[in-house]
Amino acid sequence: MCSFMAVDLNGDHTIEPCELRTLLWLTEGVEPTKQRAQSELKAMDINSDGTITMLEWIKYLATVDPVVSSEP
Ligand SMILES: [Ca+2]
Ligand SMILES: [Ca+2]
Repeated sequence: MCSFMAVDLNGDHTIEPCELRTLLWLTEGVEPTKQRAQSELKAMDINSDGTITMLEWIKYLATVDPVVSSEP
């Protein structure tokens, strides 16, 4: 999985919906639908403010990849 910094294309320390869509596109090799990007965003966006912070990103990775959460 990509690091937060690699996903945060404009460097503002949040992942916007368009950045998330780019990530999905890169990782899956096909252009994601709007619905697909929206559902991924919802899954990650704990406080529902429409963007993903580093904390939300880390928590999401911990749920999908337990190896990440075991790192210090
Ligand atoms: Ca960003
Ligand atoms: Ca959020």
